[in-house]
Amino acid sequence: MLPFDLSLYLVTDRSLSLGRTLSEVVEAAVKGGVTMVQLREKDCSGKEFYELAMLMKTLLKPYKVPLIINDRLDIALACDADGLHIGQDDIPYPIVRKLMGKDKIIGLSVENIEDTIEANNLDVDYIGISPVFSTLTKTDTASALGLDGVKEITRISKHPSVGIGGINQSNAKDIIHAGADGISVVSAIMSANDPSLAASELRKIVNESKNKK
Ligand code: TZP
Ligand code: MG
Repeated sequence: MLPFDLSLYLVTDRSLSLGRTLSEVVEAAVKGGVTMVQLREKDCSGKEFYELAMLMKTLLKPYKVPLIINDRLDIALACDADGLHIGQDDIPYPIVRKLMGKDKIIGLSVENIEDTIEANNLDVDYIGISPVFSTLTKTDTASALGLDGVKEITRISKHPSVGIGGINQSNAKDIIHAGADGISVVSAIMSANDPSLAASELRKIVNESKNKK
């Protein structure tokens, strides 16, 4: 499998990119220090999603940053992405692993302790702890877990983890100190005036917090 680093995981949402193209924002963010990218575009036809995925694949390749596709197993297979991220209501993990193969990165969102215990029985590559804080970016989230939730989940989980939901420069260090291996953000980078600067600041916080763990 492609080695991967969960430190700063960008999840995309073109609708938050303030008129800039997805490529512009993602490339700036990667130059700033993003370590993984998940293509998560909800208002997209299959054709459009596939074309965006191919664009992202070409863009990320020279930076050796893995491209993970959200939800759409068909798109992940069609563009030979590095991985797929699934939620609790998406295609079941065993099917995803069977079709994607053992060398791909598969991430699973967990929303509570029960999900985390179940994930321990699966050889997923990482879990996304979701949502840590409340967020305007995703409206159908489970209730926010808070830092205590992150602590409990990372204590129980056998998998590497990222927190997601409401994470920004002001609380990023708390997520790492609560036991996560990285942070996953949408608006803190997608809507930043300077996505490259936002990424480099977040990355610095994550790196420093990991050193102090
Ligand atoms: N899954 C759980 S919360 C969320 C997703 C995709 C959105 C997080 O967005 P933001 O802007 O980083 O709070
Ligand atoms: Mg999903």
